[in-house]
Amino acid sequence: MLHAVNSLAAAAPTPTSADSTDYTTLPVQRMGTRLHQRTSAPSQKTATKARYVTSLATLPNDPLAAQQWNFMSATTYTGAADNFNAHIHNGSSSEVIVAVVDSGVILTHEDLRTLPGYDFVSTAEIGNDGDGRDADPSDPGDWVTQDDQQSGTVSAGCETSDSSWHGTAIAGIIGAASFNDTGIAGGAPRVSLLPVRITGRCGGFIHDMIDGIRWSAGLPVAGVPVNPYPARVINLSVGFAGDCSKALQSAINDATEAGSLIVAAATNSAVDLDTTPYSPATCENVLSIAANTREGTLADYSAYGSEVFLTAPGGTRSDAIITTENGSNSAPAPESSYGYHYGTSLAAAHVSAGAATLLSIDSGLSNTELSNLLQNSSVVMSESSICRAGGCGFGRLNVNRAVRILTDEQLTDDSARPPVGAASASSPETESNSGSGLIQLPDLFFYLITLISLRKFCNN
Ligand SMILES: [Ca+2]
Ligand SMILES: [Ca+2]
Ligand SMILES: [Ca+2]
Repeated sequence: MLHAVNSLAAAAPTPTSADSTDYTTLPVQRMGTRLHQRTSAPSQKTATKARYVTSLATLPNDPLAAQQWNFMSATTYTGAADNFNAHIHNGSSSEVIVAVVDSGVILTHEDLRTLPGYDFVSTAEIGNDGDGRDADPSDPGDWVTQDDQQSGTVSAGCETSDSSWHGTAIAGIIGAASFNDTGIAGGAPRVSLLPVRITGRCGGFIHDMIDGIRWSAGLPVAGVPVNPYPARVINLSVGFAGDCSKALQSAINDATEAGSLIVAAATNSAVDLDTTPYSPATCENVLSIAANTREGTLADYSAYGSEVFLTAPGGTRSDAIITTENGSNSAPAPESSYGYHYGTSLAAAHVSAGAATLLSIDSGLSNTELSNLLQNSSVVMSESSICRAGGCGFGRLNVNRAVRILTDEQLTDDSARPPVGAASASSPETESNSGSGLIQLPDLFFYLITLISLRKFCNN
């Protein structure tokens, strides 16, 4: 029997055995929701850049950047993750590979650059591409019609829906091309996206997710060529109700040991994960990410609990996040499109982008160093009793603060640089010139933020 968990419902989750060897169930569900409010590529060329206030002197030249509140400064929008400022301050020396383990990606999208990935969806019924596993991870669409239900091509429990373009939306948040005068800007400035397809119509299988994780990390998977592009970060904006199974935990442990950082959506179940577990959110060696609103509060659909590492922008139905997608409600249209999505899927993608940004500055960072940087730079949340009780993890993601802590550490370690005190007092011009040189910034703001974050770091 196939069954689907409503990814947004606050209702009690459907119980599952969480036994990854039970291949007859289809528990894995995407954790983002697409809204039918869309911007097509041609009209966005003329989008105004004045829609939102920003502390940046200049936004990325991507025409939809002015709508990307989620990447703006946290002083502009409390719930924003400050990626744009981080871009300008980082050295961007390395290209970082991030696996998008999801529904596939529109590979021809004008604002996405992808590596050759793989399609792990093991049945044609779910994959909707005429076969089982194959080397083409493009998203053929995952729409479900009433006809499908009546003819039995999908399970009885599978609800009708338009195509979600979920993987394309997540890919855009992590790594849409920035400063290319096209569409949106991505969360990380230099990233190669590895599309790893594990869900289709009605969801996906846990064993496909397990194989997708292993393959993403460069580990062998029977019957599939080895991935020549092992991912440094693996984004899992998917989940299922139940405890982490042995097989899933084993795949996550092996991928971590192989060098991958695993980031997962906390899920849109609105539950306390401590009492109602979802996976992979509650697996070990996973950064579980809850969703916050533009105002910085925990989103009402977001799971929470002591398993949560951070919150990051997930938006809401009425205040969603623009990203790459496709304009069609069924099979993909040829045009590149952008649309609004919300969910913990988006939140996880912001953290994956944040980790990739840090790795693009220092590719030698360990997983522990990455999580320490993300933790020490996060903004404590005290807006709700859930957060005050520790249900929102260490707080809200702030990528710019993480980058500032990292780059200051590099200054300290580099004997060719001025001593620590002098480095902290160095002129803004020096800082700006060491960056991309694209934009002049109000640097005092960043120094103040850095001092605050360092003080917090020391007090801890
Ligand atoms: Ca296929
Ligand atoms: Ca395929
Ligand atoms: Ca762009």
